[in-house]
Amino acid sequence: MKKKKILITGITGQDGSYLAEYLLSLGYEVHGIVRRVALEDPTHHFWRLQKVLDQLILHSGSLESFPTLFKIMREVQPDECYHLAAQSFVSVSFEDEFSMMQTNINGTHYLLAALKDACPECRLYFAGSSEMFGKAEETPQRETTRFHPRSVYGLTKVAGFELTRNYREAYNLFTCTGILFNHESPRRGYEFVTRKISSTAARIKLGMEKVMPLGNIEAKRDWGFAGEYVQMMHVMLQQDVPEDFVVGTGETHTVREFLEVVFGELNLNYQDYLVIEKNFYRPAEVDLLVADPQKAREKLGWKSKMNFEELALQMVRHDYDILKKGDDL
Ligand code: F7E
Repeated sequence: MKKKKILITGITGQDGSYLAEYLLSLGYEVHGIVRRVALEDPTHHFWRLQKVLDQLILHSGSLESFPTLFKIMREVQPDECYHLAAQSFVSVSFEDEFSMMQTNINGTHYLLAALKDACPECRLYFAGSSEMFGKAEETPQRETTRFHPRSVYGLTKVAGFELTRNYREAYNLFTCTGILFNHESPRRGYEFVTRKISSTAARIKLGMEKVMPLGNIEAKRDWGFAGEYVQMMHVMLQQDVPEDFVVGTGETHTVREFLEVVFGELNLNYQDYLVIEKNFYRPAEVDLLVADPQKAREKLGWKSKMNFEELALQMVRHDYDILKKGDDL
């Protein structure tokens, strides 16, 4: 039987790397779109893909170029496309609104248009985000909760969600959005709060760092393990009818609790190192997010396995072990 072909944007990121590994394990032919600079400097850009790099087919391209996306779509003719690429750090959206709008909204629009013109049978997954709920009007948040984004990042994800829905309705394409709540792992970028905490705590324990600078530690998030969440992206595209789904654990915890677990694991008291810095506060914060994943549970068989504490422990043990060996993170 012919191998199913997959195309992933954002394949070098946390989710892209887990998804690529997972789809290869299912026997798929996996293609990824990467920037030319990444191909020129693979050690720096492909560290998350080390295990599977020789099994991937990579194409150089940018989300900012419709002709390139169209050409790749036409050549590859994928059966499924996972659109994960985006500028995804919420804080940046306050510093560089315009470039975030351009990459995230136009990138999604170009990809949808390329799909429609070059490969309309291909099924598309769009990476939505709980940041679309923002100042949420109800708790927990489900598929029907009204969006109220609190950052340009959230706003670009609402636009991507609406574009994805509109292409589904207007052109009868199989497109859907996964509204994923925060998902973390040892592959998380260092700018995000969980990895910032796990890596800094490990450095403090080893005498390489003295303080833990943070912003609002009372913010509450629904944190799960990224390695599990990518499997739901795949399941969403195997449904008979394209639909949007919320994916999260259904539990919420503060940043402070994450600190407690991580520092506790290293027999440290976070209060001895914590420095609250105003510049890590956001002009508009999302105070509380928690998913109601009932629809995904009933229709996709979703159940999160790794709990909050296991996730935090996995991250700090990983960072501590690497640094202790003398390697850099
Ligand atoms: O912040 C607070 C911060 O940057 C979490 C992205 O993947 O998930 C992520 O967005 C919370 C916020 O993630 C610091 O104010 C305190 O309340 O780890 P984060 P995020 O903004 O929730 C969603 C689902 C996405 O889609 C996004 O792409 O932690 N916080 N002090 C801090 N956050 C950071 N980054 N750094 C601090 O020093």
